[in-house]
Amino acid sequence: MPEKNYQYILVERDERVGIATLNRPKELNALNNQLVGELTDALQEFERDEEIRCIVITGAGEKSFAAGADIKEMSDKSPIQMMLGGFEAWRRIRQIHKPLIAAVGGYALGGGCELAMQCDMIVASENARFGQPEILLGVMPGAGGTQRLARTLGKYRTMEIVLTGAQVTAQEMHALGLVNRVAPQGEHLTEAVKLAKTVAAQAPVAVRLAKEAVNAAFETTLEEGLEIERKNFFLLFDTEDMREGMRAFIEKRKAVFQGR
Ligand code: CO8
Repeated sequence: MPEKNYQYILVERDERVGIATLNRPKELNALNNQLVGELTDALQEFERDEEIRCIVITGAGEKSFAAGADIKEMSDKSPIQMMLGGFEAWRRIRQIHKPLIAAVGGYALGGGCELAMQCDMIVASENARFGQPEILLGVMPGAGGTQRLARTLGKYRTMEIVLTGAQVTAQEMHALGLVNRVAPQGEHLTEAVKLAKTVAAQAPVAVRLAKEAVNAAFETTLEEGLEIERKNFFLLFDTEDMREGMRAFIEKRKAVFQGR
């Protein structure tokens, strides 16, 4: 099926992996409203597509994943225009059930860092730089930066990043637990697709419920989270893939999962 024509993103597929590329390299893939709308649309298409089991988001060019929201577009907006602008899209991205992997080369700043952190895993090139430089513009993060950094890095490192606008290297973010893997420069997409293919080979319903359970850890008490985990675990005993997975183990062969 031919992919839709978008102005600011490219969409392709590699086996069962959907790849969405932010494609405004001259503007360092700055996130204008149209780009965010197109990205959300593409992610929802992948979500509906039964062939696709894992999604990678990356940026065109080696210099930038995304250098943040488009400052030129944003500079004269009112609070209500901001509210009605791209922000609804972020909620829709959060509702994607399939795993999202960010492949970050170069800058992931402001909304770019927040977009990477919306994903479930982050693979970074060794030239990647993460940061929340909004404070340098007289504002602050507005799409999850303060919350997601604090939940991963803790209070003190987050305060420094958010209050100074300083950039942080891929290596440091790896040490701090925000980045899953650091790839040699230019190989972040290859590495991310490799990781995505490993996820795509698993039983899709188990992947969906496992993602839901991990995310619940950030929303609930331990007792409630354990309950969600236990119920999702029990639910999987009603899937054909669970029978297949266990039968394949016993028969010493590779499981073939159907997503049922
Ligand atoms: N918005 C608009 N244009 C940008 C942006 C941006 N965020 N970043 C870079 N560009 C443009 C530049 O204006 C320049 O265009 P032109 O050639 O027409 O002048 C082109 O991209 C190349 O950039 P530079 O010449 O500046 O490249 P350098 O290598 O000198 O510097 C930097 C690279 C350090 C990344 C620099 O471009 C920079 O500081 N960019 C701004 C980073 C920033 O402040 N980001 C945060 C923005 S605010 C934000 O993200 C709030 C998020 C709210 C939620 C998101 C909702 C979608």
